[in-house]
Amino acid sequence: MKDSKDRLEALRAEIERRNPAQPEFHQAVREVLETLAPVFTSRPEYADPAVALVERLTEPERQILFRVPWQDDRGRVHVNRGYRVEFNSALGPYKGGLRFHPSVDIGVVKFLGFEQIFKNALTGLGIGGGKGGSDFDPHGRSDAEVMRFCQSFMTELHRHIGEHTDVPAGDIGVGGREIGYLFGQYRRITNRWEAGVLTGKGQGWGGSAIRPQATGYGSVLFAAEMLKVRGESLDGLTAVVSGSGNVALYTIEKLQQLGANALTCSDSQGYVVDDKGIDLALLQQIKEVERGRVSDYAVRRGSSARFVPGGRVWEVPADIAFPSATQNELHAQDARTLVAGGVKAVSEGANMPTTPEAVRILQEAGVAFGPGKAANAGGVAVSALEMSQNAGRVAWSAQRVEDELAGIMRSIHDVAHETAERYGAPGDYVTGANIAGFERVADAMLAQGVI
Ligand code: NDP
Ligand code: 2IT
Repeated sequence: MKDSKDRLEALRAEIERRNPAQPEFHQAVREVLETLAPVFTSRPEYADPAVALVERLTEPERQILFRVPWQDDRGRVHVNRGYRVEFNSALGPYKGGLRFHPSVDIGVVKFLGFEQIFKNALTGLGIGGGKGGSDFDPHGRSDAEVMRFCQSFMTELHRHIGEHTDVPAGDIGVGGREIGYLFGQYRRITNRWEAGVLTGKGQGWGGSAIRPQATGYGSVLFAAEMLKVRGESLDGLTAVVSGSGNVALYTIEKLQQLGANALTCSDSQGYVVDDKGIDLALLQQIKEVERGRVSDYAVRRGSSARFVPGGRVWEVPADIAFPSATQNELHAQDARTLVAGGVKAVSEGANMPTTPEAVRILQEAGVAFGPGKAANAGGVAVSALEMSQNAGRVAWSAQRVEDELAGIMRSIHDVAHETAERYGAPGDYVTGANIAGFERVADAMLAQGVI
């Protein structure tokens, strides 16, 4: 075990040296490597320096970086940067979302792509890992501006993707509207009806039922599975949810369906706490129809709700917590506050929202902690089901997709739980998910030779 730890430490140092100024990527790699020592000890072929498996796994197969020029409504030209990191295709075509947010850089895209490899392996659905995006900020842009940006982005991206090659979808700043514009431009340039090249499409033109809901629903179902192991259920619990985008909205919806009460939502300007529980129809109207802010919700909801500018939802005491906005949004002090408030479970709807120290504090306090690569895998899992439907030229009912999603989340929970136990870390879903995902990818890479 000591040898394995030393080898992993040397690998980590070398990866950080070769990828300077990419703190999010370092964090994601470190978090995975830290949990792999037991599997390196029991399966020495994974650690053999002569095979360089981890060196290959942490180096993307391909990184694409391109210029995205576009014109705003006044005729002014802007230049953004576009990215697609095709990280690993041992298990299937590269699969993962596109993020449009000013904070996007190569390190952020690599962290997301690296996480995606293991998440996608856990789904068991034959998809590799990739991620992309741009530093474009859609906030405050008209539909026409967003369309022109998406068309310019796809004018370059189209040559790198395809239903058997690389299949993007949404992430922060990319929802149904953007996928529509991207798909239209792909179809126009290639002159192909290739439905499986993007997922998250509209249901009338190749999209899957339940894809918009899938990440949030899955994150709540994962929390329900963790509670079930402890003999508890969601019914009657209070929840804090961060974010107010795709993942947060459908987390709130599923919590309500299962008898729990979501008290909060947030955006980058602050949070709302609603003593009566979030009115989902009002929040959807403001966010999805009007593209407004959560502060508008507090104004329109009346006396039960208030907006706390600049604050974080974790200061509101609740039984369960769902970080569903962005990376590193739940810090050590927030974890201590949640523990002091008696939190039972935390399920990561976002990717890497909880800092490593905060994860440690929650786990040491006995809180059930569902890491993003397991808890938020429902979105990409239903994306893979969308690809299956596209390949078969069929459309499944919402009920069928939801049943499949529930089965997949149960199986991800069970494999993470069982793997953690097998490697001497009972109840540690971080270790369980990392090792289970790693084993699937590593075995495929070893079988496929040095590529
Ligand atoms: P959306 O763009 O729909 O919503 C993002 C939400 O997070 C908004 O409320 C936004 O507020 C807030 N947010 C974004 N960046 C920041 C920031 N830097 N600081 C504070 N708040 C921020 O994105 P999604 O709901 O799709 O994604 C949320 C998270 O879930 C991301 O981590 C994403 O990677 C992850 N995820 C998404 C999946 C999907 O299927 N969509 C699947 C799996 C994971 P504001 O508008 O003010 O920026
Ligand atoms: O982080 C993620 O898993 C996503 N943004 C969804 C990816 C997908 O291909 O559906």
